[in-house]
Amino acid sequence: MSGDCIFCEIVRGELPSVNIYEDDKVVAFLDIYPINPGHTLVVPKRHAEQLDQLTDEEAAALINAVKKLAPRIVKAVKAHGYNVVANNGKAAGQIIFHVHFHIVPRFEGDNCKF
Ligand code: DGP
Repeated sequence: MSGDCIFCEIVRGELPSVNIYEDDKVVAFLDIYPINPGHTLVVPKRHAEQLDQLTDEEAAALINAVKKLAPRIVKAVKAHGYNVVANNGKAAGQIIFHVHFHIVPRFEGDNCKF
């Protein structure tokens, strides 16, 4: 856990969030600035800045949660597909330095830039 990390605060329940999933290693919650309805962030509970800093076990838990959640989110918002994206490093567009996967539901013709 990191004291000044927003996502650690969400993991600890200290910052309001709309959580849609939790297990012993992972939390998933709705993005505060959604690109499309249902835009979800999936984060490890342990603080790590980037994907390569996770243990194999944590990385597996994270991608398994993404795999499980993505079709459920697509169904819930009646989307037609989804993007899974992880920005790693400032140059790659990472703003919050607690590793996370975005699940972005996509709709035919939504012209979403992601
Ligand atoms: P990235 O560029 O990959 O680091 O994206 C960070 C995402 O985090 C961005 O889509 C907005 C989202 N975000 C930032 N602050 C908060 C917050 O306090 N709560 C929630 N739910 N999402 C946040």
